[in-house]
Amino acid sequence: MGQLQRQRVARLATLLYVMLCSCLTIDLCSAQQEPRLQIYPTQEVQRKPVGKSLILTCRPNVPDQALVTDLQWKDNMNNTILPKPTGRNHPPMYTETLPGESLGLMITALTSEMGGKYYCTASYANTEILQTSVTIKTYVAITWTNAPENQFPILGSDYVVKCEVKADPNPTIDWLRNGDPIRTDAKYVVQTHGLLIRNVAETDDGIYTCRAAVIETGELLERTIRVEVYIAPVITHLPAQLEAVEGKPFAANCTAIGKPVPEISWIKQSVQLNVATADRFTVNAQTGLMTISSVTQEDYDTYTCIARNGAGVVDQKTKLNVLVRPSIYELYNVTGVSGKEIAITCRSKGRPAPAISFRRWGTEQQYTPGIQMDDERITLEQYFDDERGESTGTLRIARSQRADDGLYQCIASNKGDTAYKTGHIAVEFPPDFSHMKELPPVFSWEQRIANLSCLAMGIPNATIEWRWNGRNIKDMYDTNLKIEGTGPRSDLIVHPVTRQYYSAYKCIATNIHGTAEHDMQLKEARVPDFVAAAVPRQLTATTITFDIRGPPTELGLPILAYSVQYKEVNNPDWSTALNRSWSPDSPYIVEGLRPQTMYSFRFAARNQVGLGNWGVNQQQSTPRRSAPEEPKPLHRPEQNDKEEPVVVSPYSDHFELRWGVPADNGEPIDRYQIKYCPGVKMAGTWHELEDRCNTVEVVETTSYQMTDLSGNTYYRIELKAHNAIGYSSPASIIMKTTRGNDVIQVAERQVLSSAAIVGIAVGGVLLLLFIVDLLCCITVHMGVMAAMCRKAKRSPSEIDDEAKLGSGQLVKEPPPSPLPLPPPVKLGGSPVTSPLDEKEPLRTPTGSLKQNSTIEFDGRFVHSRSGEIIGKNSAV
Ligand SMILES: *[C@@H]1O[C@H](CO)[C@@H](O)[C@H](O)[C@H]1NC(C)=O
Ligand SMILES: *[C@@H]1O[C@H](CO)[C@@H](O)[C@H](O)[C@H]1NC(C)=O
Ligand SMILES: *[C@@H]1O[C@H](CO)[C@@H](O)[C@H](O)[C@H]1NC(C)=O
Ligand SMILES: *[C@@H]1O[C@H](CO)[C@@H](O)[C@H](O)[C@H]1NC(C)=O
Ligand SMILES: *[C@@H]1O[C@H](CO)[C@@H](O)[C@H](O)[C@H]1NC(C)=O
Ligand SMILES: CC(=O)N[C@H]1CO[C@H](CO)[C@@H](O)[C@@H]1O
Repeated sequence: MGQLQRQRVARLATLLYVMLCSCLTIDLCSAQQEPRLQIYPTQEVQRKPVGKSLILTCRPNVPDQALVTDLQWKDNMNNTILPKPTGRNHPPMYTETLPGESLGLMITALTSEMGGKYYCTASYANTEILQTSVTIKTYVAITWTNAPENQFPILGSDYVVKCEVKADPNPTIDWLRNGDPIRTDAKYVVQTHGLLIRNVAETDDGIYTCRAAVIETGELLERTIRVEVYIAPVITHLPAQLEAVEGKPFAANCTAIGKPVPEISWIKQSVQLNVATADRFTVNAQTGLMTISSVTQEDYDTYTCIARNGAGVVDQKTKLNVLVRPSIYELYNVTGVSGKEIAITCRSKGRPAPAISFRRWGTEQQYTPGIQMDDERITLEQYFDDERGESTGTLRIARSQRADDGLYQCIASNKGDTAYKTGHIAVEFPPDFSHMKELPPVFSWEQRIANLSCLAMGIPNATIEWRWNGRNIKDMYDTNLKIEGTGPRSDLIVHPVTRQYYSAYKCIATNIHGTAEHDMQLKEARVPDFVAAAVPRQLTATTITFDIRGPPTELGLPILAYSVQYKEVNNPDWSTALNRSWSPDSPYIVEGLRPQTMYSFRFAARNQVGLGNWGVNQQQSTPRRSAPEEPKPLHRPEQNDKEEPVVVSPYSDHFELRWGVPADNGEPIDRYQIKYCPGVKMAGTWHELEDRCNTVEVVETTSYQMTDLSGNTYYRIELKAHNAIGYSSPASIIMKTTRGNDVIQVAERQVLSSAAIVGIAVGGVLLLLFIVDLLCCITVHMGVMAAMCRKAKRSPSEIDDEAKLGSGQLVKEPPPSPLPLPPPVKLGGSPVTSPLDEKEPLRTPTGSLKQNSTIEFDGRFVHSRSGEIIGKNSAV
């Protein structure tokens, strides 16, 4: 019982006491009749509301108060009501002795069960029982048992505005909206527990009044209820697919409308977790924006967006794809056996599940899914698990070969990136000797230790055993046969103390996949046979070049060198002979010979074992001393228009001429002469601009830099070597400069046209002069022609002499032909301008050479006596 209630009871008691005292004074006057008990308030039936507190006072109305005993209250069940026990607890009902010998019945909170008849009893003077009663009738006041003051019907539904009322006796209920009474109609139905609104619309918002009245008690109570129509949430925007990148921040909207504004939450489906509580995630419940500070692979999931308000809950799902860069987490090296299938598997993670391919290490081309076009043994299988973001690629090689052994690169790629990893396919195979098939036999001589080395290919490594004449060498305990190594290489060291060791040995290799045999020969080696032939090919006064044909050789025992010994014929002693060795295939040139001398030569070949016997004894004389050989320009012609190769200078204004030193033919070369003239070639004939020729001489060099040349111009270059005897024949090349910025207009057409104009002009003048002269000759016997007529009567030799003087050169050629000029010189041809020495022997007819040689030389060709050409001078 509350403190308040107790205070109220106390106040009430005091009030009653005061009233009682005032009554007492009145009653005392009329109290001298019957003793009786009086209950206050005095009404026989007392109506009291449930829940209120109450006091009834029972006062003996007797002549002598002292005779009253045993004053009690009895409840509606005739049980005596006890006084208030000591302590703080108030029972629902108790008695309390009040001043004036009265007994109060205290009811702290009236309940409907407490209704009924209560007796107050006492005995008077021990003889008389006094008794009186009072009836308590309870009633229930109007109370709102379920009538919330704010109610929220949902748009479109039927809704009962609740107004549940309790009262006893029963109340009547009616409704008002915004002050106007509501009648039951199509829209509203007044029900026991509330007002039914059919098909709630937003206009149904408003203030409703629920009014309860109890006719019996006259009680009237009103309740105002605020009705606000709610709208169920609708998700207006949520993409069905979202894409995030691993490691990056991410945001997604889920927008919803409704009244009141819906509250949004996001649920990660696989773990049924509201992400607002998760790390890295934030959710704005009002806007629906979900953000992830840094996306991880685990965020890949289906998410449910839930929009919730007072009117309901809706949800919608979306899938969040996390783009994960691929990573390869498994690629084991594999080992297979040749001929069988081998498969290498690569496993990768990533989102979307990466595509997996392979390629051979070091190549660009990747294998395509399925069977390869160019190698149908190879198949690439791919398997994707997009849900788990995993994929597997398997490269299958059917009927594997040794060549398949190697490194293979797995390539996993998706939208985000590409990952690589390299693994090894090892192909095992039985021992194999095919690489040793072409090897020569092993040679030994003079009991030299021989090493028969046997290497077996094979994976795993093969072990090797040796057999000789069908017996296992290991079991023979022959001290001349020693085995070093058991595989994959094994060397059989043979000490061939007797002939029988020169024989075949068998090397046998074995591994888990098989066995192979290889025969190896140990042969006895000898020095080479006689040289088959040695023929002089080119002669100069001081050198002879030979062609040598070697003796037959055995595989594995090549000729290492050729040697020649030579001496002058009249020296009978070979021990003082000179010697020279050449490695095979070099130019076999003997130098430093004396001119016009007869020599004896003999030849021998050398191999590993030693020098063979001397053979091919041969005599050969050198020609007499002469002008040097033609020097050889060291330029490669680039253009070759029919007969004349043209060397192209990389520059427009200069050119470096280089040449090789020719044989000096017995006298040292002291200088070179270079002549170069610009010119043009017209109708296949070379025309030189004589006045622009340059002639220079150089010493102690084999190159010359020509400068101040014109661009895009042809030059003919003549090069001659000189010694004490004279000039060599000229080497001639045509050189063309490139078109430069400084091109001097020597272009063919202009040269031609200007030359033609000059020619025509000169020709015209000459013709005029000739006609005038002819007229003069005929009429007055004067003029040049007349003089010539007179001169013609002299001897022809005088004309020859004049011609000779006019040429200004010593020419041992036949008298010049009446033609104006000899045709231009061809490259390598004999030069017209070459000053021919008196001593020049090479131009004289063969028979006139007073020499003992069996072979003659005309400067370009060596002729045998019968005139057959043996060799050609390479200087051509
Ligand atoms: C979410 O919605 C807001 C407001 O419409 C917009 O500004 C924002 O760009 C949206 N974010 C994403 C990730 O779509
Ligand atoms: C695979 O083989 C390669 C090359 O032979 C080697 O470098 C690598 O360590 C091997 N990997 C494994 C997992 O054995
Ligand atoms: C035998 O030959 C092999 C290969 O040519 C070589 O490696 C090895 O050292 C040789 N053995 C001897 C004893 O000379
Ligand atoms: C196989 O032989 C080679 C060459 O002798 C050697 O380097 C390699 O270690 C051997 N391999 C094994 C597995 O014995
Ligand atoms: C020539 O060879 C012999 C032996 O064959 C040698 O004694 C001599 O010194 C050699 N002469 C020259 C010039 O090399
Ligand atoms: C219900 C009940 O038993 N009432 C009795 C209580 O006692 C009085 C007399 O003491 C009787 O008159 C009632 O009938």
